Amino acid sequence: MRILTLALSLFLIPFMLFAAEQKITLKVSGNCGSCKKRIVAAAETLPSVEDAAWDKKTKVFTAEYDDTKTTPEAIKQAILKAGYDVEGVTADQEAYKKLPDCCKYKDHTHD
Ligand SMILES: [Cu+2]
Repeated sequence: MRILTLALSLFLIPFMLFAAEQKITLKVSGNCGSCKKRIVAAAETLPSVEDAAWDKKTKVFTAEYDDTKTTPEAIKQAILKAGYDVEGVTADQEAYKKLPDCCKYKDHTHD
């Protein structure tokens, strides 16, 4: 039984070390490469957000973050503030208006 407990705790150590590291996936509206840059930059202003990425075809945003330093809600808010809709939630309209014309994804899309 002791050996089992020892083996189990050795097995769990790596998981405990990385437990703070979380992945987030969000549906984020946008059009093009500069949208991508803005979305990624907005997310990466938050502490511990790393490897942020957004795919203009699938509109899927992904990132890694430390859940002791930031929250999924904070990431969502940062992207909304940059002018991009997140998971059906409407973006900050002032920020949206400031986007370049080609990035106004609500008015038109392009491939
Ligand atoms: Cu754009």
